[in-house]
Amino acid sequence: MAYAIDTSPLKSNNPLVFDASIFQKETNLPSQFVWPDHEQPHLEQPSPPLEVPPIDLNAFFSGEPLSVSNTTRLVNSACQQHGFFQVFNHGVDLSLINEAHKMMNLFFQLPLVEKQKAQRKFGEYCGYASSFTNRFSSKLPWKETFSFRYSAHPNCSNIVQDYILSVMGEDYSDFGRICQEYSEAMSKLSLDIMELLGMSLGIERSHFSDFFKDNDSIVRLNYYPPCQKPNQTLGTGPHCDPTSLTILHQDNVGGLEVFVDEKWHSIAPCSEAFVVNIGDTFMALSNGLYKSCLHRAVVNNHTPRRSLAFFLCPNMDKVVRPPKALVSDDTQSMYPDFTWSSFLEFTQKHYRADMRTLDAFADWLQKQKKS
Ligand SMILES: O=C(O)CCC(=O)C(=O)O
Repeated sequence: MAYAIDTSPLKSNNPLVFDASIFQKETNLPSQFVWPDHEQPHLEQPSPPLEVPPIDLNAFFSGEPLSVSNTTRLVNSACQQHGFFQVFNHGVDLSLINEAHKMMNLFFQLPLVEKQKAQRKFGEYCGYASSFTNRFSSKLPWKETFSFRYSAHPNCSNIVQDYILSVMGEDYSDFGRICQEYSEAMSKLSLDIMELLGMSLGIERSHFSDFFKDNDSIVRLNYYPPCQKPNQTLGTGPHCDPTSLTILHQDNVGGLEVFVDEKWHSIAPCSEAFVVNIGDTFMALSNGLYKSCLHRAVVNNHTPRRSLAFFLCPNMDKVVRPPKALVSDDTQSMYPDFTWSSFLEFTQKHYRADMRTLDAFADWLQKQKKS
């Protein structure tokens, strides 16, 4: 999940505005969107597909011993290698997923000024962002996003809908309702996946699902317009998600890529499945056993692409610390304890896409302790 990107901050008052309806026809990309040669995607050689295990959640929850052991084994192996897998039979209503895509489509088709009612403010992570033209001056992502907060706390039962109505107005009640329902479904699914991850790590099944019960998460709608020079730019630059777990639903266009064994690999879209990946915070919770892996999104010159991402995060002040069973006497905790609120703040102030954010944060915490 890219909160920020590796760029130098914008120094002057730059008038550049990423209006997708105009930019998608542009044959000369503004230089801010042209990535350095070594980071450009080379689309003429298609990236080989990544082996991501298909995980049947229904079979796992059936409790049938062979299905449980097969599923936990597959998840354990994928998460130690690259942290990506796909879940099928996940219990999320397909009509809700379709409705969410429909609403997202309607939102991104709105005129720019209408979308800007929800404009993301400097230093915040919620709202509409048309690329990051007002924040950075190079390596800009070829996309628009709309992000909002979801909280599973009982006092926040309508948080998504209330936010959308407050920024967009009463005409957007269907959009707000569907985004609320979708976020709730993702929170439930993420807790189910946490049970699976707990078992796959050989610890108490409810350990992580209890930890995330009162999650304070982020939902992001991504829209990647076509680009006349897709070889020169990226929809989302290479990054690891600082959050705990990402549950992504991509439409049928394709563009998600993961960096494994020194190569970019694609993950083909599948409408019945969610792509799941481990984020930095879960890497810390698993004491470094499960990997948070670099990924990016490429764009194409003919078809717009949409994806819906749910970023599971702990409650802000919860201490992120691996369970005792994963820290034996001779294996010290790989990362210092931290709270999600402090890591989130760090990602917003210091994040650079070309470094391991979690390692940089851990170094920074150690220095703070010493000073
Ligand atoms: O759209 C995608 O496939 C990836 C999105 C992503 O990595 C992000 O939003 O952080």
